Amino acid sequence: MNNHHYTGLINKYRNRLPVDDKTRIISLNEGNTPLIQLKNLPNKLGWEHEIFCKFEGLNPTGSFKDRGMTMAVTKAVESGAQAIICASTGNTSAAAAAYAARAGIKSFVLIPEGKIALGKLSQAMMHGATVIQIKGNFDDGMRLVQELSSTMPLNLVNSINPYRLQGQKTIAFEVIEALGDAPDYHVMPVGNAGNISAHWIGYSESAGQQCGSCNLCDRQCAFKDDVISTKRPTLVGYQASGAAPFLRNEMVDSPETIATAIRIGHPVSWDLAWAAQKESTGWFEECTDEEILQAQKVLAESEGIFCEPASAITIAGLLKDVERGRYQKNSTIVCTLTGHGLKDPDTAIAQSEAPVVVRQSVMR
Ligand code: AN7
Repeated sequence: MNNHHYTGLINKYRNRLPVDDKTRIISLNEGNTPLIQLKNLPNKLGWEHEIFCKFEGLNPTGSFKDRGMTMAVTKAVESGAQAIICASTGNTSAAAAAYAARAGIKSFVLIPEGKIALGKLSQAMMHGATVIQIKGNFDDGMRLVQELSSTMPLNLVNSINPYRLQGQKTIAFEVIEALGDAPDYHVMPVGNAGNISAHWIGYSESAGQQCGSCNLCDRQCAFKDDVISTKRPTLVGYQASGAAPFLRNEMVDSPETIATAIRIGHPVSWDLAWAAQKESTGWFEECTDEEILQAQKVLAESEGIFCEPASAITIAGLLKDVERGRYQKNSTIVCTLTGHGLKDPDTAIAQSEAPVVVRQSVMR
C-alpha cells in the first residue's frame, strides 16, 4: 500500500493521541472531511465574512461521532473489553455499532423510544448492536448506562469517556491545516457538550496553550513541538430553544426539539463547555425549531449541502447573529456541520413540497 493512502485520524495524528506502536487501531478511515466555503448564501445576504463548513456528515457513519469512536473503541479493545455500551440520541449509537462491528466486539445502545431519526436507528440495527429503547429521554439513558457500566463488564463510550474527546479534537487540526491558521470563530451545535469541549482541546493544543480540559487530558497540552497555529478561535455554541440548558444556566428536565440529535437537557460536559466558552470569550445562543428547519432548507437549496437539523442550527445561529453584528467584520468563520441530512429523511420530506405526480401520457 502506498504511503499516501489515508487510513484514518489515529494514524495521521498518532503523535498527538494516546496510542503507541503496539496499539491495534480500530478505524474506518474517518476524518479528513471537506472544508467547504459558502458562496451563494453570503453573496446573497451581503455578508463580509468568509464562511466555511466542515462537513462532518461525510464521515463513514455520517457524523462527527466517528472521530471519537475510533479512539474510544481502540482504547476499549486495548484494555481487553468484549463489549461497549452507550446512551444516544442516534449518531453515537450508529458509530458505536459500526466500530464495535469493525473490532469484532459487542455493542449495546440505549435510545429514547420513538425519538431518534430513522437513518440512525437503521445503522445501529444493521451493524448488529443490541438496541434497547427506553421510555425516557437521552438523559435518562445516560444515567442508566453509567450505572450499568459501573457494575458490568461494559466499556462506556459516551463522551464522558475522555478518549472520545481526544479523537474529536482532531477536527481542529484539520481546520488549521486547511486554513493555514485557526479561524476567528468556530461555530457548532451543543447537546451533551462533548464536541465543543473537544474543539477547545484541539485548538488549545495546536496553539500550545493550556485549557480548561487539561485535567481530563492525559497529555497536558505538552505539544511544544506540535504548535501549528498562532491563535485560538472564539467558540460559539447554538442550542435548540426547547433544549437549552446553557441559555437557562441550569439543567432542563424535559428537553424538546425537532433536532432530536440535540434533545438533551443534562449535558455531561457542563463544566468543560463553560470553560471553553469563557476562555475563548465566546457565547451560547438559542434557535427555535422553525429557524433550524428554515436554515437546513436554505443551506441545502443555496449551497448544495444537506445536513441534519441539529447541524443546521449553526446556519440558523449565523443568520441571527451575523445580522445583529455579533461577529466582528471580515471574519473567518468555520461551522461544524455535525451530521448528514440523509440521517433524517422524514423531517426533510415533511418540510418540503410534495413532488408533482403526472400521468405518462402528459409527458409525450
Ligand atoms: C448531529 O448521538 O449526543 O454537544 O447521542 O448527533 O457533543 O453532544 C449526539 C449529538 C450535534 C451534539 N450534532 O454534540 C448522540 C449525541 C449532531 C449530534 C450533536 C450531536 P455534543
